[in-house]
Amino acid sequence: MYDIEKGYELAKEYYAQYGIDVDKVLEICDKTPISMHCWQGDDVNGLEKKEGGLTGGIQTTGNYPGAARTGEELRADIEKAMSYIPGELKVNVHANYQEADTFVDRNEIGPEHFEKWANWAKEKGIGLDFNPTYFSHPKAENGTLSCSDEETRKFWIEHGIRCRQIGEYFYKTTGKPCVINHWTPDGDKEFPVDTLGPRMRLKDSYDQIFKATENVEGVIDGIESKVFGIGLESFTAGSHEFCMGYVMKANKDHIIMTLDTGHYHPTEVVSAKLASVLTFSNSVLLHVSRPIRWDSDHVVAFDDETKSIMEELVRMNKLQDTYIATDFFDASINRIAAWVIGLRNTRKAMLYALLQPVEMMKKAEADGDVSARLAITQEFKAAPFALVWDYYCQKTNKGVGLEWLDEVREYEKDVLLKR
Ligand code: RNT
Ligand code: ZN
Repeated sequence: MYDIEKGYELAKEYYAQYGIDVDKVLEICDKTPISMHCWQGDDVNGLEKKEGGLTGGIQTTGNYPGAARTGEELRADIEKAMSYIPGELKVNVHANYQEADTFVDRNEIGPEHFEKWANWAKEKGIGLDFNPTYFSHPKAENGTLSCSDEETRKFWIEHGIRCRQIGEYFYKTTGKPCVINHWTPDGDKEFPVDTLGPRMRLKDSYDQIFKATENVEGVIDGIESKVFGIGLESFTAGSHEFCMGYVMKANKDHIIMTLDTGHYHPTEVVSAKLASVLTFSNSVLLHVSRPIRWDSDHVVAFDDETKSIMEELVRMNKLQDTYIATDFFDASINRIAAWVIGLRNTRKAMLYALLQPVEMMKKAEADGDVSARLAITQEFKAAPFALVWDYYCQKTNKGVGLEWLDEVREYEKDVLLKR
C-alpha cells in the first residue's frame, strides 16, 4: 500500500488552491445518509412464508450462489457489506421482508412482524426506511391501488395504511425518520381504452391511505413513477406526470417525488429533472440505480449520470434535503460485492461532487465568463480525487482500494457457498 497520509496531504494542497477545505468536505460527505436497500441480498424474494416468485414487471437475472434465505442471513450479509461502505447508512426494508412465524397477508402486517429489523437497527444505531410491496402477490395480477375491482383495491389500500404505521414504528424505535417509498407496478401490456379511470382510482387510493394515517409521525412518503415494466409495456398508471401531479397537488411536506434513475425513457436523465422538481418541492427521494437500455437495475457505477446527480445536488445546495437510496438487484455476481460496489460508487460520486469549486464556477457563470465556466468544470474531472477517497476509506476503516474484495471472497467461501 502506498503512503495514504502523504497522498492526502498533497491532495489537500491541490484543493486548497481552489479554496476547497477537504476536511470539511469529508465531514459533510460522511454525515449524509445513504439508504441501502435490503433486497439486493436475495434477489427481491423476501421472507414471507409463501410460494411464488418476483412479479410486478421487475426482474433479477443471474443465478450466482449464496443468496440469503432468512432474516438472520440477510442481516449478516448486510452487516458484512456495510463494513466496507463509508459514511452514514440507513437500511431500506420492503414489506415482503416481514418475519412472522406463519404467513401473514399484506393487509394484516403490523409492527410486530418487523421487530427483528427494528431491534437490530436500534442496536446498530442506524435508521430504517420502508416500502409497501404491491407486487409478488396473487392479488396484484390485475393491478393494486388502481384496480377496478373494489375488493382488491381495498386490500391494497389497507396494505398502504399498515406500511405507514410500520414506518412510524421504525421512527419511534430508531429515533430516525422513516422514508417510505410507494411504488405500484399497475399498468397494461396493451394500450387500454380507459387511461383516466385507473389514475383516478390510484389518486383516490393514495388519498385514502394518507387520510387514514394522517396522525402517524416521523414518516416521509416518496411517490415513485415509472415509464414501463416488463409485461406492462404500453401503460403505467403511476406515470411521471401522474406522480408529479399527485405530489404537487398534495402540497404536504412529507409527500415528495421519488426519482428512480431507471424509470425514464433512455435519453432522459434524472439529473436534468432535479432542479425543476425542487422548484416546487423542498425535497426528493432518489433511487440510485443503473439502467442498461431499460430499467435493468444493474449495480450503480461511478458513471457520468451518478456524478451529475450529485453535482446537481451540491450545486443547488440540496444535498441535505435529499433522501438518497439505492435500488438495484443483480443476481449474476456476489451479492455482497454488488452492494459494496454500488454503495461505494454512490458515496464516491457524492465526494467527487463535493470536491469542486462551486462558488468559483457560479461566479464565472454570473460574470458571463462562459469560457472560464467550461474550463473549471473540465479541469476538475481529473483532480486528484482518488487520494482523498482512499484516505476517507482508511480513516473510516472501510478498506482502501480493493482490500475489501479478498475479504468478501473469504466470506463467500466460508459462509455463502455453504448455504
Ligand atoms: C421498481 C421500482 C421499485 C423497486 C423496489 C424493489 O421498478 O424501482 O423501487 O425496485 O420496490
Ligand atoms: Zn426504484
